[in-house]
Amino acid sequence: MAGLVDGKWVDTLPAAEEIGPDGRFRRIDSAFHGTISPDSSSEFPAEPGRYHLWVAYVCPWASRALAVRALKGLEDVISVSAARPGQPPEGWVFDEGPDGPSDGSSDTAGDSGYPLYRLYVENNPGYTGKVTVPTLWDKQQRKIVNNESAEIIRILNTAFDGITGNRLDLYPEPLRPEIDRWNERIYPAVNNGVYRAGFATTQDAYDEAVHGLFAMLDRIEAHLTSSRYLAGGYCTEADWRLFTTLVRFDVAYYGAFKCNIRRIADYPALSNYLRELYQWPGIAGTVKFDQIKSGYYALADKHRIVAAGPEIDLSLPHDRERLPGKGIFFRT
Ligand SMILES: N[C@@H](CCC(=O)N[C@@H](CS)C(=O)NCC(=O)O)C(=O)O
Repeated sequence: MAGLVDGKWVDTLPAAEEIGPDGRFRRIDSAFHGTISPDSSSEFPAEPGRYHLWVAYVCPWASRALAVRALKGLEDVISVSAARPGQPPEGWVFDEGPDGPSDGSSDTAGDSGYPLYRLYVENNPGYTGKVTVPTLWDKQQRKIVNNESAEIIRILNTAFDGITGNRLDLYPEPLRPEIDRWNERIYPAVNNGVYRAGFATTQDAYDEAVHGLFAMLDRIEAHLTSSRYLAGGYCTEADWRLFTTLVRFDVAYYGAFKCNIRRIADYPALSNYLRELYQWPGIAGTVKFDQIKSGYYALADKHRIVAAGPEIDLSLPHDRERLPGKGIFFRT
């Protein structure tokens, strides 16, 4: 795995091996955990136009941030750059850098693009670790605020409400225990479970991951048969965290990561639930199937051959209205 050691880009991070001798994939924790606050005297105060999200459309973690940015109406408040498809040796590369696209007068983003690692080095010239999307960047102080999607979506859920007037609450107080319970189960078994299956280098590690993954999908299917959303009648962050994995499942994880006991299309409740979330205003634009497919098959196939199928159509009717649910929780 590539990354930075004392601010230098290396092909293999020595001390940070994510695949252990037992063949099991263990994701290394994110490094930056700052927060944005409505309080103007805080380190990262909420201001329109000040923050930037560095993302890649292939990535489920970055797509969580894109989904919540859309749901919270933050398109004009937080700017975004999406990485070029494909992962060259220097990691995520963008057409533009923090100072915009190259106009020939600076070398921030020439033809070879702007690699994300430069931002990490600017933030801390001695940084050692992974360089990941999503990364939330403060354009004014030229600092990384946070690079953990679970935290970024919480920030977007509240920090800018005073600016946008958006009162949608994806982590409402009364539902927090239920949301936390689903997140704690779904992250290891499903969100990270597909990677544990796909990156396993021993049969035991793969078997454990793939069976754990489908046991949890079966459980979620049973729950969603009578519950419109994970935490009941309201759509919350737990649903959006699950969504970005589900929407990649049949087209990428099923084939490229060998998560092929069943497709999401084989689960009646899960596939309707996936369609409902995909059809939510603003969400379809955050999903780029071509980049998802080519990105995952490039990881899985040394010849980078992208599988043709399966054909999916998430615009079909979802039939979830028959279940009780208010959908959106508004903060009072
Ligand atoms: N825990 C992080 C994970 C982010 C992550 O691993 N992103 C992947 C893309 S899907 C990445 O940037 N990988 C580059 C690497 O590991 O070197 C989060 O949820 O934000």
